[in-house]
Amino acid sequence: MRQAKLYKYQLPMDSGVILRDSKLTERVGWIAELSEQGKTVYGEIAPLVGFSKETTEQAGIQAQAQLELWVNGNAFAYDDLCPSVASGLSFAELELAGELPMAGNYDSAPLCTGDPDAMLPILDALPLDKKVTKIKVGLYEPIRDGMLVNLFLESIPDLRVRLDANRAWTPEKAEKFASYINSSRRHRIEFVEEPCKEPGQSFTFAIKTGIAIAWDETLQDAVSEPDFDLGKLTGAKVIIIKPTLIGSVYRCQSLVEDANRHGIKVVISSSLESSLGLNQLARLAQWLTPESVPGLDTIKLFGAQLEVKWPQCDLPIVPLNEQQVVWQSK
Ligand code: OSB
Ligand code: MG
Repeated sequence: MRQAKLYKYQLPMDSGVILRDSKLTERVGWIAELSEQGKTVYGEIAPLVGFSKETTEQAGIQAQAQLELWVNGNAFAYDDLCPSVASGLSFAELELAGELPMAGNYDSAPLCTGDPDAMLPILDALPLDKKVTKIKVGLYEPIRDGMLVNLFLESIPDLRVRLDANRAWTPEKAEKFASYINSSRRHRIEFVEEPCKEPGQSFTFAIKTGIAIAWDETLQDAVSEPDFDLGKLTGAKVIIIKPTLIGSVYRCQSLVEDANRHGIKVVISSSLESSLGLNQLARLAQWLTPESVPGLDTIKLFGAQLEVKWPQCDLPIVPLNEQQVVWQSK
């Protein structure tokens, strides 16, 4: 017999500059619980304001309807679901089937928030194959970003950096930024995610400056089109896959296969999931992209963890059974 529950969770958080326009002080989302043959598993459904097209409310309604169908013996209708719901339900389904490998990749690229001087010793201590950090750019003037990136590149000679502009730069500002980075150091910028507003401008930036780019928002927009073809999404060395914003694990899996075929690298990243969802993302990253350093260094934006511990994180763990059950099967 199948049983299911839907929880609503609320955790304190300080999203800082990660979300740019909308600072979050609380993360709200849903946890789907599936039980069958004595096994109970979870999946997180947490649309992210400013990034997800669906609202938390809409996702909750859709998730509950799917769970009702599931307990009556139906399969989840992934193709009809919004990305966050498809993602969370597919994680739970894979857990139930024992198909999500246990081993996780917890060595993410440290996200540079706050004081850069405090980051330097942390980055310096990383092993060479994981010596990479992620810095948000485009929040201030290009000269400031240029100085900051140069500080990192000069202080740690074998460090690589990932930058993320979230489409904030005009082509002029993007090129201005590049002009501050000595060409002998540009190859240590692994990529800039979404430098400009238009994908075409970002592509031109990559050609002009020799700095590689990655698609994040552009990939999310493209996968929602019916005739999506990764082969047509040219110009980027890397794609960022955030399952909460892309869809089911099966969808992500086929994207990774497409990317491999096209010689595009893949970075599995978070959409600020709780420690519960984040652990599953670390396992997904180890499974699908074992060679890649994931972008999951986001637990530090939270004030508490949910149910399970993120390795190396000492934040208090709030049990799931203290969160609100909004629906359960009979
Ligand atoms: O812009 O990549 C982003 C998290 C939530 C929403 C958007 C983004 C992020 C991250 C995750 O930056 C961390 C990472 O990618 O390393
Ligand atoms: Mg990004």
